[in-house]
Amino acid sequence: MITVSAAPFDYCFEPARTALVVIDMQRDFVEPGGFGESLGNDVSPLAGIVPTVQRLLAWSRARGLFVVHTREAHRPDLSDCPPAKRERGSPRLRIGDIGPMGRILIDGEPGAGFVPTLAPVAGELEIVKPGKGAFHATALQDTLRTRGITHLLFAGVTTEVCVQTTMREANDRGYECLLIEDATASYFPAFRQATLEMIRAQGAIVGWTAPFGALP
Ligand code: C5J
Repeated sequence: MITVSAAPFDYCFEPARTALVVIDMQRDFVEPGGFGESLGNDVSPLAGIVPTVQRLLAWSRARGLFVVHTREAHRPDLSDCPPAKRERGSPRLRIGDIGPMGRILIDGEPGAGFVPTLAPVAGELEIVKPGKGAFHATALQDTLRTRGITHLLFAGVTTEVCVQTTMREANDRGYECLLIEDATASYFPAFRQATLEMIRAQGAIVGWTAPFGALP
């Protein structure tokens, strides 16, 4: 059993029943020229967590945690992209448009792929998801159930969108969730901070948070 000094109180987990879920560390969100930047965002806060996510992956692999990597991506014909999602707002490039890293958020295009240093290794699960939450329209829950996973550590981007949505989905399904504070980022630092606080509020209403350095 591993005990982490977390907020709002200690978080305990058995590595054999725990998965690390790395959310959407994709070039389209993290690198200049991708979807994130086309929405008018500065991507540097997201790029800044890459070394910590690398260390978290190494830590988890060394302890035998099951590792899950998600990507937000759509089919080339956009049949899994609701028009309401594609049409919303006024980005410079919409989902499916051609950008500097191929078609935006389309599975198989370079931009929809992982940041190279964070790519999955053999034996790890890759989930391609059409929504914000990784449980929506994917095999994630069945896979975790089959493996007897009860606890989830979270990292990735963006804190208040896909990370938070997936944590809330997981919490409703009975998983005990810990978000690694310095392994998650947002284009809006205030949103990241608010999300950390709302997750651990009211006695860990959604889950726990702790910095990477708190992992023993
Ligand atoms: C967004 C994500 N922000 N991965 N996706 O559209 O958070």
